[in-house]
Amino acid sequence: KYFRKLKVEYKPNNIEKKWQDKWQNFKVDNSKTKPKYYCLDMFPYPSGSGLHVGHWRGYVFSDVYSRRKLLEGYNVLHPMGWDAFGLPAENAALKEGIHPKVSTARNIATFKKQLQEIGAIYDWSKELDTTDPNYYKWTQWIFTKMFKAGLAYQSEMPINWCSSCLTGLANEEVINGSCERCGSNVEQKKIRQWVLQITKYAEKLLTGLDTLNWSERVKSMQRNWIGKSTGAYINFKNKDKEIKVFTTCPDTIYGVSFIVLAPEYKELDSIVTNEQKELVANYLKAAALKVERERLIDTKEKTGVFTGSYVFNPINNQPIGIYVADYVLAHYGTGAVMGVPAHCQRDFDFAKKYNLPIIQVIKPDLEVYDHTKAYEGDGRLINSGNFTGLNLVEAKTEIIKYLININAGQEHTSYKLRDWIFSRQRYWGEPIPLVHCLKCGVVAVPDSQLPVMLPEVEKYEPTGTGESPLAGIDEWVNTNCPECGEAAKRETNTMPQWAGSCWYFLRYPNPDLKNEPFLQEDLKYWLPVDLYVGGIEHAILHLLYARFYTKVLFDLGYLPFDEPFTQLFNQGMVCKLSEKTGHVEKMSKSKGNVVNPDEIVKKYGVDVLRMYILFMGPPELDCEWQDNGLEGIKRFINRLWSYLLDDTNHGAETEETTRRVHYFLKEFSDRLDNYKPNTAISAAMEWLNEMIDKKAKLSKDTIIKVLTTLSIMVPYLASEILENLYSINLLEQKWPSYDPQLAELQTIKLTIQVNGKTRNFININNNLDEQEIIDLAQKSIPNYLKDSTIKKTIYVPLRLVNFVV
Ligand code: ANZ
Ligand code: ZN
Repeated sequence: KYFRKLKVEYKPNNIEKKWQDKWQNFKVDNSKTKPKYYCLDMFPYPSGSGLHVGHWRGYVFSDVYSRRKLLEGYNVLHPMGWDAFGLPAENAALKEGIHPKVSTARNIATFKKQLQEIGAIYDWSKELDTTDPNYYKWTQWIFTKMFKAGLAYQSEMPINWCSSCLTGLANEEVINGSCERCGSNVEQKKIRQWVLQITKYAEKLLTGLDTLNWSERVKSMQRNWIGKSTGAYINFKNKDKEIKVFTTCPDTIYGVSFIVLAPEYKELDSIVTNEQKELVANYLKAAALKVERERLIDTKEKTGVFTGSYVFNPINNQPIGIYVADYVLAHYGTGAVMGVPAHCQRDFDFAKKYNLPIIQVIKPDLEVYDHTKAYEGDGRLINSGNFTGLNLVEAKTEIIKYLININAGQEHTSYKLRDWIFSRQRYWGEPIPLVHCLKCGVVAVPDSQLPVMLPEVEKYEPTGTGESPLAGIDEWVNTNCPECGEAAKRETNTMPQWAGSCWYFLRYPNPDLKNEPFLQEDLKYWLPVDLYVGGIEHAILHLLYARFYTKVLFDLGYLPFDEPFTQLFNQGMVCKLSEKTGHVEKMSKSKGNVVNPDEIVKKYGVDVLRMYILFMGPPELDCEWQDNGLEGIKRFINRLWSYLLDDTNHGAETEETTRRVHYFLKEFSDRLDNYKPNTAISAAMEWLNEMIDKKAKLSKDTIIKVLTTLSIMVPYLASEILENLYSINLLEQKWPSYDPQLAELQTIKLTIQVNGKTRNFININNNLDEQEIIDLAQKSIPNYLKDSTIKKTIYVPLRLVNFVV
């Protein structure tokens, strides 16, 4: 055989193709008899630019853990598919002048070819594509179930509108006032929208988080987004008006010095006096241009205007002036706030600006309140009538009790989460499967008529009028009402790009099913997903939406579980120096710092790239790509290849070698378990160096164990050697066990220095303590220490002792 010859060179391109062809036909075991492991990657959106090495990071990571589970005897589902609907596909297609369908198919082909290179154990028979009518039929079907359950409604509310993408956006898609996709400024526009009642699930989405093995970081991002606050409604009245505020601090009610209404407050007209009409109208015009969440930013100057009206504080009958200010949001609480400047910084800024009284009602227990800013801490009430002296917890309860008694308030819990604006005025999405009938109202398209096919159009550019391009296709829009049969019109909005990814993990076990979205037996066996791998950028959007869908489908009786992803791992980004900007930045086409994996593979082979990506750093952190890092991994792989193939290294093992092998196997496993594949690789490097140094002979059993272990990272090299040395099929191997006792004890080569100069090496057992090791080191160089006194001993654990004399 060609590599029986000594030191045959490692040429990845000679061996990789063969294995790739094999793994392309990898199949999960559909008999479902073994324990299962469902490892899911966030499926890619197939963009025109293809994959760069940054994308490989998550895919290699998930493959390492999938392959490990496979070797451990699990039936592993590690599927791949395409999240291909949505604005980016359409915007790119518009730019290139190609129909989104055509460009999407072309991009999928490129992506698939690139992904096959990775050598992952994807079962391609499970491939799915969200733009396939046989898939989006079921995306539509789920929508009709939600509609029938009363979870979808139409709204004319002002919404976030991207003037460049010409479509409405969900709150989650607005980042710092700009469109998440194109970066343009987002405006408010009143437009008819379909909205999903995700707020109905706020509490379930919150408590569900406690059951998940996700990072605290992502959980707290979701918690903050849902934003639960407990407090009270309080009514402030005058003879002809009543204003209900929501407050989390009813205990501060004696400190109220003004009321603020949102610019969009419903009964505003009846509150503004004639004298103030013009001033208020001007203010409202300016406020309309700002985006909801932006208005809350603390550092912004607080502006507002007086309405001319007053109401009375129910607790002490003081008259309180009513203002309008855009720091109050229309859709949070009641759109009305009681201003307590002494204890809320926003209100403090506002009071200073408009010269309103600042009434201290909380006295800090220790600090002194210096009146230069609001005091937002704990303490006891002062200036608060009968409630003076209570601590804040008592005060809250007592004041709410009192307000309820006099019929001026009630307890209330509120959430920041808004309902999900679910319609888009664009072409490249799932048509919303509804029909508008004059007689029957809005009717869901029945199951038998799904999918509502996305029609072929000539012009798929957005109209910008708030209508989708589908509205222009009369022969598609005009239909018959599924209920009464009369002439009716189709809904012309499409779904947002998130729709398809809200449930794709349910479809993978059986993506070709014709008459059902999924089978119960598949759900029971495969789901929920055991390990979900993807970027942190989806912490809120996709991960919240998918949890919402899962909970709805559970409540409707379609699923036997209500959380889709048991464990979540968010990989960090790959960054690289950008020549354009001079900074190390997230790898991206726009920064001009992408590395094409195809080129790296051509030069180094897949295994080197896989291993380098894993070696770059802790997988959850961002890391920096460096071309010379590849060289280091290449050297390691070359050494591994030639050492294991050189049959002068094969033979009976010493006990010391066996111990070292078991120690390595243990370290490698432990480090993987702790999600530190980078340090697992270091363990492999240290082991190999030591074997080479000692010219250690390795038994067949050891070579098989070591290769099987490393195969999860370098599957091509491992498969090739195993097959050729021993005719062993890697995928039939078992994950090697180690003997914990052998693994514990091992000998280590210790370097001994005097004044920084190396004078000796000794072998020691790693179970010795520091003093024992230093004693041994000292005894090993009597001649160097004979005439001197040791001033200082520097000990680098299990590596080096340096005597300063
Ligand atoms: C009086 C008060 C006194 C407040 C105090 C806070 C501190 P979270 O915790 O985020 O839920 N608020 C109520 N509705 C609002 C709206 N639509 N737009 C802007 N702010 C609004 O915030 C609840 C607090 O935010 C409420 O409690 C209210 O101000 C304000 F020392 O009432 B508070
Ligand atoms: Zn009808």
